[in-house]
Amino acid sequence: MRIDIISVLPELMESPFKTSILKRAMDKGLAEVHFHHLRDWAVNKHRQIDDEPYGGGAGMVMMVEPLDKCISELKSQREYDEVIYLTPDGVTLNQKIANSLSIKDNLIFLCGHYKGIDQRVRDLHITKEISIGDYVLTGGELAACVLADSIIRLLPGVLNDEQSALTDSFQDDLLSPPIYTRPEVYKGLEVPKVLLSGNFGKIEEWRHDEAVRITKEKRPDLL
Ligand code: 6GU
Repeated sequence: MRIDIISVLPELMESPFKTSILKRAMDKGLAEVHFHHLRDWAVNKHRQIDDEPYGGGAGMVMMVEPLDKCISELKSQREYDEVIYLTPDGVTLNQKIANSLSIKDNLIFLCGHYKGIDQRVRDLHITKEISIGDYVLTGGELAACVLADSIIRLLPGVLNDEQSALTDSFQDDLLSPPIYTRPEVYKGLEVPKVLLSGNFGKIEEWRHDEAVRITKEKRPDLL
């Protein structure tokens, strides 16, 4: 999978892809992430990429020309499955969306800034608008990292034990059951006996029952 990220602050997104599991995914060639500094497509020598809104109002608007030039140049090099605009007014990211994007080959992420982008960028290029939750960030960069992480970890070979993505919270619309490791007793708190029983049928049944109980308690909306 290849992800091209367009931003005015690419440096905000450096470390997530240089660390731990995402780094390993890149080193193994399972994912490629390319950053594009929007100012490289600016319309004048001041490297301008934003301007005041027609009709007045607070805040600046990201201009259509630099964004169109940047996206068009990328599109001339390969076919993209989706051009995704990260914006608080997009659809809220969930596991189903991450799953569906993880089977694509080429994605563009556009990080919004200021008041947003000229509507004509949406009309010309954007195929999906995604938000990571009902709150406002200073820009789309951190959201782009969240989205990329949620997708890349699902690519075959990225996680050591492929089972572990399949048994994630949300993968079956249930939260995860409680988990324990050594010691068996800590400050009087005991590991549930069933987990020590060696009876895998019983263990699976217990885990499922606990997942249902916890989901009812914390996230009844998922059931
Ligand atoms: Cl994608 N962008 C911004 N700026 N704020 C957000 C967001 C995105 N998702 C939630 N809040």
